[in-house]
Amino acid sequence: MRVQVAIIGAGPAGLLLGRLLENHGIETVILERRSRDYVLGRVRAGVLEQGTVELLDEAGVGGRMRAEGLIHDGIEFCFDGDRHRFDFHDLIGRSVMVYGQTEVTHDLMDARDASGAKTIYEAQDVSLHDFDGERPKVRYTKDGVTHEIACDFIAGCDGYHGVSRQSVPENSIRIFERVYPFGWLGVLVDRPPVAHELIYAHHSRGFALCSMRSPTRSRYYVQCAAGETIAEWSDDRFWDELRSRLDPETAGKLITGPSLEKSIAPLRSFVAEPLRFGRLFLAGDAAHIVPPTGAKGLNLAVSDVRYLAQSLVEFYGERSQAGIAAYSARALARVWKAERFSWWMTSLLHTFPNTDDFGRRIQRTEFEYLAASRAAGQSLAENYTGLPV
Ligand code: RFL
Ligand code: PHB
Repeated sequence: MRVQVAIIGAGPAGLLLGRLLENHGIETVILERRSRDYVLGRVRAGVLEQGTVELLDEAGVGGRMRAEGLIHDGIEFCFDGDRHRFDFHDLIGRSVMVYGQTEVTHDLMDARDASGAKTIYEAQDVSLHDFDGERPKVRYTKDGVTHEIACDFIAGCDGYHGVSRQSVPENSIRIFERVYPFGWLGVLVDRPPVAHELIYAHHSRGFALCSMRSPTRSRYYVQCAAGETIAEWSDDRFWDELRSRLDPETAGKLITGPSLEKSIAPLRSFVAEPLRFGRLFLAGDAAHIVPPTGAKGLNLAVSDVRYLAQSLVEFYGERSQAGIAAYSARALARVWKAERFSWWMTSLLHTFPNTDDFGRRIQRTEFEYLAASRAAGQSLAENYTGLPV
């Protein structure tokens, strides 16, 4: 089999790249290790930046998002029980959209099926070859048979644990990393959200987040210790812990129910540089991870893919290598700004095991400054709603 671009991974990065390229007549195949249902069963991101929403519209997959997504003009912080709302609309005239990653993925998969573009699910032992030359190849096994795909380019959109980044020789890649000493325990529940907007809570017992998927489905998180398992967290324990980290008024309004899903995500900041190795590109979580506090991971995957699609469209349309050559630097410039913001929000809102009184006062003072200064609020708002692409 021969194709112009072989895409590894059917997460949001791989599926959106496929869509943008197909829209320009560039032929792609997507190889995904898991089944379609498995990919759709993963509960992940919930907040889309305005630029992400606009790109999904441009790609022709924004219809259901526009109908069902919830536009949010602000978020709230609850710092040791003191609440402050950041009104994005008033501060900078922008907003975000609450629409689950699962739904984005669903819409992209449906559009891909309708276009007839090929996705190979449950592709095992994917391996990448010869991307340092002009004729890269990808091999995989399906139902015990090994196949080879010849292509012009490989897009590594296979997430943090994928094979693409690992296929690059160690001495040509540089890794920047910070691992945080805690994780997020998340619960999905079919109950109306406790508030109309997201509440990010800092408390001496740890961080908590009240989010949502729809007017009837909520997503809640509490900071937990690194290494804890969901077996240690009954629903009752989770709800008690969440309530204890919120202000009494919000805690009193919380409507609990049986968890539909419960999972723990470790928190990490990670960047691999560069993002291009000959004819292999990395995009999304394959190249970088942010702690979820700033709601940036999915949005960064989308902005990488926007740059990458532009570069490849330019290559096929104008036979110009300029976009391809610039991809890594362009994408990384935006990645690092989101890394900074996500690290900063994580540092502000979490409880760190070894912080002293000085560190706690600095966190508190940062909150008070943000709440009192319009300039500081604007800085938060422009980062949260998404820096320009
Ligand atoms: P994905 O979604 O991990 O998709 C990669 C795909 O590649 C497949 N794969 C392979 N396929 C073939 N061969 C192999 N060897 C393969 N290895 C892996 C995988 O099965 C998978 O289908 O990466 P992508 O597309 O780059 O998308 C990134 C986002 O998923 C991620 O950044 C976000 O979910 C992060 N994130 C959030 N981002 C936001 O923008 N806003 C949020 O509100 C937000 N909240 C979150 C989050 C992530 C979380 N977790 C679970 C880490 C909340 C949480 C709790
Ligand atoms: C979510 O709804 O899953 C969510 C929202 C905001 C974040 C992280 C996760 O910062």
